[in-house]
Amino acid sequence: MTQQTVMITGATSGFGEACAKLFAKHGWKLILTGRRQERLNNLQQQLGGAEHVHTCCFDITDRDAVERAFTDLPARFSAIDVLVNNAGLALGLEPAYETQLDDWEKMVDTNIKGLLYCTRSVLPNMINRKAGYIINIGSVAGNWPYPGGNVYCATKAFVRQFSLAIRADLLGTNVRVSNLEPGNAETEFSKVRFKDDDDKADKVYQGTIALSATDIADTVWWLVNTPAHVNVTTLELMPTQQANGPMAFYRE
Ligand code: NDP
Ligand code: 8X3
Repeated sequence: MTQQTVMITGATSGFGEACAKLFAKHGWKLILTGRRQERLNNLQQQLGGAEHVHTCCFDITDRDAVERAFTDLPARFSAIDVLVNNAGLALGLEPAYETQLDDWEKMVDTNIKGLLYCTRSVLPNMINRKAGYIINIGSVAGNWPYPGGNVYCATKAFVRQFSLAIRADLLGTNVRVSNLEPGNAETEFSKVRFKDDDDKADKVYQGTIALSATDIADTVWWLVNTPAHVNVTTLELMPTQQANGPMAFYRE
């Protein structure tokens, strides 16, 4: 079988990095993206060098940079079999009336617009080849609102509905789309959300067993290995120690 190619956005930590390591272990060619060049270089070195790993350092909110990264792909990496739209972030946990508008904008630009730029760039090639798989990393936050989740939850609800909607456009192309919706997972996610306040970030994982980045990579790998005629539309997973809360009420 010819060597397959996966593109993973946000491969410099967390889920993306774990996916990169797992796909590399199974002999796939990797296109890894992120803003931290040094981490991309280290991964390239660790996972087989330039022959197997192509790195693209860009800010996913920069539409021109994303489009350039796709047009400039070396021929060996240009047939992308799987795109893992993973790059994303939450910023802040304040109520909507106290939040920073800049944080809201950055979440929209990254989680929604960045994912759209990559999706739009990859699709023509997949459609021409009548094969391909886009795995979007959504979140339980797209299904279940929580205090302070406001725009983060809304961006992930967008990702869910976009994933479902484009499937309708892709009927007949063999291109598959899944929305993977993890619950609480221990990565750099909370460090980013709380802007390097390590105490706050650590508390998210204290006294509970969170999912690990490897759990998510294993699930992505499972999805990729489902038969070509099967499309898992959405897949929500949570740690055993997490569940949905009750409805919220204000009482006098
Ligand atoms: P991490 O913070 O560990 O990883 C986030 C990745 O996204 C990094 O590689 C980062 O790379 C990249 N990224 C963020 N902003 C940009 C940007 N502007 N341009 C390019 N790359 C960017 O978090 P996770 O691994 O946990 O998160 C991965 C995805 O999973 C996100 O979409 C997140 O919303 C989602 N998720 C996370 C959950 C969790 O509990 N951890 C649960 C459910 C979903 P760099 O900084 O180098 O640019
Ligand atoms: C990340 C999980 O619950 O912090 O998407 O929003 S949560």
